[in-house]
Amino acid sequence: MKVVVVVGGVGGARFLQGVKHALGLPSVGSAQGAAESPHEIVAIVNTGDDVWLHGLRICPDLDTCMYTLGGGIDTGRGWGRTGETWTVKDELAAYDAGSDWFGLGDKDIATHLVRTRMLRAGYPLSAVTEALCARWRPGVRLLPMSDDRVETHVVVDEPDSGERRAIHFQEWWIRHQAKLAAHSIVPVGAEEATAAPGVLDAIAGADAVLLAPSNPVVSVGTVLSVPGVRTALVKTGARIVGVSPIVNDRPVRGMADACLTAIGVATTAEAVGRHYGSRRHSAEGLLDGWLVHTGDPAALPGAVPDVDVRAVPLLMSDVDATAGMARAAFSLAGVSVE
Ligand code: FO1
Repeated sequence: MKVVVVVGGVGGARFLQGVKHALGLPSVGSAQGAAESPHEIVAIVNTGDDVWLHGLRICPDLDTCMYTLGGGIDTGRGWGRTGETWTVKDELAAYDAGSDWFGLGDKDIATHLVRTRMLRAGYPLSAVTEALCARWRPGVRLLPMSDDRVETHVVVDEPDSGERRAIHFQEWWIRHQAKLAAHSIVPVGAEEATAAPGVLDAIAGADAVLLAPSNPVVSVGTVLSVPGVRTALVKTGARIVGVSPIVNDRPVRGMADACLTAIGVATTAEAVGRHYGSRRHSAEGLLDGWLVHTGDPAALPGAVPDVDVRAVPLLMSDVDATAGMARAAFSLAGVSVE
């Protein structure tokens, strides 16, 4: 079975572990003789968080998926490498080299050096990602949403001067903990971007498409901003099932509420479900199914019109719990994984 999952960073990576487990694949690493596995999982990963820092190209969501599925992630932080050290970061701070708010780990830098060298040599990001995954063997095909530069920038009022300006998403997210009110969130470069090789074909050929419980604005939303992606989703023969990243009216992780507020969407599973839209009901709508947390009012009749809503436990407390969510999503997508 071919499963396509639209993902962002930490939540998306954890969800992919559950998808693998539900399909009988090891949640970390590749199955021995992966060729025998009857299932193929393609993750379309958000690259809007990517940033140039100290001359290095950093791809947080691709790296979070690669490290999580490859067994190199720091499970406490959810990002970066396990057993990390911060020597270079401290030395950069000693030089007052800037961006000292960004957690640049020594092991992580090796990934950025290899990526930057390959990009400078002319390799597209999708080829670079494939090369890095040769080491990590995530057991899932990680596709950047685009090989073109798309960067999420956030329009804020500067804390001191009050001057309105756009800052990179990472600065807003990490340095300001998304506390600066976002007047708008813009995927810069999206209009001119092209979906990466394999992205549109994977969607067209999928048996099931899942929207991971990632940030609906800066992760799933940014993937949808790449020309052709939303159209491919609307047209695919697969059913599309989303998993709510909002549980009990709060984001399970991160600060999706700050992003949802910026686009005028309430931080509820119902509002996000309506935001994604019903596929049956509107030309732009994406959802055939919507998984919400047990007891969530979004499951009440009419809350998310023309979408099959199902309430199941949505806390990814461990891989078994996440696999349960994936199985519920497959069931709602009308595919059997037995
Ligand atoms: N998130 C933080 O909250 N603080 C950090 O210092 C930080 C550094 C970092 C370095 C590499 C990387 O791949 C991710 C990193 N993240 C950090 C997470 C990242 O900002 C977010 O996970 C995504 O951009 C949003 O999903």
